[in-house]
Amino acid sequence: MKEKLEAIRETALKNIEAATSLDALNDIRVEVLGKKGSVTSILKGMKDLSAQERPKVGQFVNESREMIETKIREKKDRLEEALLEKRLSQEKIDVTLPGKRRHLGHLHPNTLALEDVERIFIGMGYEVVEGPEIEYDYYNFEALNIPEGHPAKDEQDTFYINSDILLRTQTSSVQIHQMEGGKVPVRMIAPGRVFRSDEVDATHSPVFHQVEGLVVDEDITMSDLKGTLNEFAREMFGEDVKTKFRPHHFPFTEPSAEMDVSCFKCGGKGCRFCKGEGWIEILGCGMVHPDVLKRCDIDPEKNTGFAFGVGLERIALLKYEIDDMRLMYENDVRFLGQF
Ligand code: 2NM
Repeated sequence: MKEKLEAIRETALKNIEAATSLDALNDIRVEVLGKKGSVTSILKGMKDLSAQERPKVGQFVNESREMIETKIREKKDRLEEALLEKRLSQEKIDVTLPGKRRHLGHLHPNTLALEDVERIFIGMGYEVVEGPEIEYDYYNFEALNIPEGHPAKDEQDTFYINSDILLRTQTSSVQIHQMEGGKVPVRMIAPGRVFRSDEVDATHSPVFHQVEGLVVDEDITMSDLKGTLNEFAREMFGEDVKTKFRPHHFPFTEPSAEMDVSCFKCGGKGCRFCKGEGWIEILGCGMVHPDVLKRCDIDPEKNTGFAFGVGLERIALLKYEIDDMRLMYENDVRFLGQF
């Protein structure tokens, strides 16, 4: 048995040395040490040996086995090394070739403007609240003091789904949901998509975005409104901008105003950007109408509030000096890549 094993071992060692590929080496390993290999079958035959012989033969088998395994490992290392060297000598990298340019995406100017608005108001403790784009007439008009027959309800301006359901024309509807049931205090902004049946031109789109703000608490006054929107204007357009509040009318606020900021291009002297005015209209605002509060079960004797609405596209057009709103929706990467 010992001679037989010696013969197997010598052949194996010779074959290993002569192997020229990893596959050939593996075949030898299977042939000799595998489940049905020659060394393995000798191990199996050991049960027929006498108790005296068994340990000696066993030791010899194990030694041979280890010797073969070591030899295979060494040969494997050498073969792999040779293979790597061959690959390295064949593959050449031309380090002088120009690199591949990776195109990164950009945030849309609307998104950038919204992030600014949200950052500013979150910083003042406001909550960002979203609501449905499809609304009941009640939340979009009725609750906001816009009665049947009001010109704002005109079918030419509003996309109706049926006589009772429509695409919201403003995000104030979200604020009605929030106030409903007398939930005060409120300090929120409602950003989102709104819909109006407008013709497309450089400053109009039937789908655009608004951010409406609302604060309701005890002792909220017009000075709170002015202080808050002043701060917003300065953070949005620069430390030096001044604000001006012009009387206006909205059905849902009383009193109502529009806020202008001094032109942040010319500082108010008048230029092409502000069309010689020195001022740029930014938003509408006012003190929430007592009837709007009442409809939400808020007692106007106990609580007052202010609200405002800005067009996001308008802010983005101004801030990034874009002269045509249509560019915002065409998704031309030559345009989008600039922001
Ligand atoms: C504006 C202008 C003025 C406004 C009012 C309300 C609510 F729900 F509290 F009544 N939300 N937003 C408001 C006020 C919106 O947009 C030009």
